[in-house]
Amino acid sequence: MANRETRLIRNLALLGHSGSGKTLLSERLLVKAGVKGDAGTIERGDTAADFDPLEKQYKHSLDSAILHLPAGTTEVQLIDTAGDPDFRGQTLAAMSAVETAAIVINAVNGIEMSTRRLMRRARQRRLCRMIIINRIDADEVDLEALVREIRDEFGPQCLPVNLPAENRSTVRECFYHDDGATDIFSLAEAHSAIRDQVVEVDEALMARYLDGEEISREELHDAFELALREGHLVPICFTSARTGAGCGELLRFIERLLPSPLEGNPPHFRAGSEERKVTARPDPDAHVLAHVFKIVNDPYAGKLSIFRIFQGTIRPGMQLLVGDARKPVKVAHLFRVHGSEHTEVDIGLPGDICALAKIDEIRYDVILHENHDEDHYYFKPIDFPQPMFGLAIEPKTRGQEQKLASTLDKTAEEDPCFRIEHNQELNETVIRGLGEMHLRILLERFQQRYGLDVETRPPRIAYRETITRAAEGHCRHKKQTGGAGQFGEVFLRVRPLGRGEGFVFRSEVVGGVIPTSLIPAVEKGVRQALDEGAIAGFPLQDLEVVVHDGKYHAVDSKEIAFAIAGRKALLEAIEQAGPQILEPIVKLEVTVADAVMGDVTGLLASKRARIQGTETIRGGLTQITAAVPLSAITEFPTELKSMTGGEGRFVLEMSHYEAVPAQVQQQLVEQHAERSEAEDASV
Ligand SMILES: Nc1nc2c(ncn2[C@@H]2O[C@H](COP(=O)(O)OP(=O)(O)OP(=O)(O)O)[C@@H](O)[C@H]2O)c(=O)[nH]1
Ligand SMILES: [Mg+2]
Repeated sequence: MANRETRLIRNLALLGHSGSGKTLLSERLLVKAGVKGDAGTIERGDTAADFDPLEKQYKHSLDSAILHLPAGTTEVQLIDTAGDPDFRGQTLAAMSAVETAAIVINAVNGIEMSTRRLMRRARQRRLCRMIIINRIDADEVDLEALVREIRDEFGPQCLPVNLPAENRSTVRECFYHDDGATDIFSLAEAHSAIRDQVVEVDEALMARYLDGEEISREELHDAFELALREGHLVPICFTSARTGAGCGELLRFIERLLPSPLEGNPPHFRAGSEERKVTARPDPDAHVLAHVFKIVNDPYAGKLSIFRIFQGTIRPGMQLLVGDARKPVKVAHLFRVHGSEHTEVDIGLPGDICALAKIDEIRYDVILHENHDEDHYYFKPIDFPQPMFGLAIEPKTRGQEQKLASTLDKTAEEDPCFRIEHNQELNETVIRGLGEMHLRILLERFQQRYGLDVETRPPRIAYRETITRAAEGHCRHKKQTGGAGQFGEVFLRVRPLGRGEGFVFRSEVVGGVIPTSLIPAVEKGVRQALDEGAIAGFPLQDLEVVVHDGKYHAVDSKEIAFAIAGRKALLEAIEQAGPQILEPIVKLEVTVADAVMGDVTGLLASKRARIQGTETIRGGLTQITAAVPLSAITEFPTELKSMTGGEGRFVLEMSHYEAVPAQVQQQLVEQHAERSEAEDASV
């Protein structure tokens, strides 16, 4: 590893729709580069990237995997990502570690939903983009039509840098060469098309080019990098991961024309609350700035924190600061991760992707640095989709609560789209992910990796109770047992408040019929009833309670007596006040292909949803906005997935509370009565 240099590093992420062949392609590249003798296959489950037992079982990538391979004089750090939309968390996170996003398109299926989404994401992150058309070996592919489709959809800056030849068994390079037979288009035309596009970024170069002057390789190289950086050029390569066609050429293209860390667009560092932009310099002598983009909790090796170095040099033995923590951590050993293996290295340069083991303080997204001046640096956050698909979870065996808690924490560390919520009110732990498949795989992993079996059920809905009219309540609490007795009498009235106004408590007691010192006891009793609910066990909200009269006894009136009287008086008042159950309504935004829009709106309508709008967005997609009761959409993620082949997407957010229909209210009241009876019987 002597004489390593940042300019010889190439970082790229393979992104694309599930099944486009990213994992097999990375496998083929490892073989071409001489890192591996034989290519593994997805079917046998022996690829370097899909090493997790669940990836082998499902024959899909679930996590991003980092691979290292040489390409000529350069070192390539390749990240193979998961194409399934449920596992987008790590895929999006990987984009912050690379200069180039290589979007892999399945030649058989053409442009797919994730292709569009990932192209858009990569552009938003200002990554250099390239397209790899894979599976060119497959029968009945119309590659010419596909290139046209890509240019129509993503713009005329998408241009081939090589073309399939000899009946798609190989490809011919067309940026440096202008003759040779190809299967599609003309090599000479493709050559001038891409050169024209490249020189356009530099006016002086363009003028010389038009004058017929010879342009040197270096000048063309620099213009190529600039065109990539500005999105003025999106090169297209062809490959077959099955036969290996185009893979050697792809490695050469990576070596010669993809940007080094010195050439990509600058990383998105920010500082302080004012979000000041910070420019990191890929200078080995500057202060260290590295961004943690991936955490792995390996059952054997422990926690691995994987980061991309953007500035400075990391060596074993040095101290690093983690985010804004005061105390530094020691870099005992520095690792390079390759698939499931990690090897110790003695240096990390700007551009390198390295790992530290067993450092608890490091979290996803923190900045590792050297100087307290950089404590407030952070990376421009990735706009992750909000996980809203929830399951209430508890261990199957009692006594495993601690294990459940640590398993959930470890999962949340690794997956930016996994959330844990503790609902105190309902006393349940709810996990949230992007979809049903996402959580199902994670639950399997809990079992396989941590030996934890869990029970799940749909999370309970946080209903509320309220009242619809004003009413009066009264209670005279009197208890005489031997010595000191209990006495307290309370008169109160209730009235409904507007939705979302909460709870107001007032006293209008005059003349000391209840001493001021005992009014808080009345309030305590009232609040207890509010928390417990009056008809179905849900907290009461949006009402005003006014205590206006009562009676007290100099000897027997203690706090407890007034608390009991307050509680009972309130319950009596609520009974007369037209109690009503409220349910949470969420705002749902669903994005689906135009073709299934009607089916999805129909499905939503059957779930008491009010469709608020449908809007056609770019790329054959429609966005449906609806207000829908949270209780009605428990099954929606699964139904949407089957209706749209896994491509429909939705986000949810809390909107407001609304009264439930009468028959739902009756059911909830009955369920509560049954629960209370069962509890009473068990006492
Ligand atoms: N004929 C042919 N099949 C391919 C090619 N590349 C991949 N495949 C097959 O396509 C299937 C999916 O390949 P993967 O490499 O797992 O696809 P992926 O893009 O990694 O998919 P995810 O991990 O789910 O995102 C496997 O059965 C591969 O053998 C190719 O170039 N030609
Ligand atoms: Mg894969």
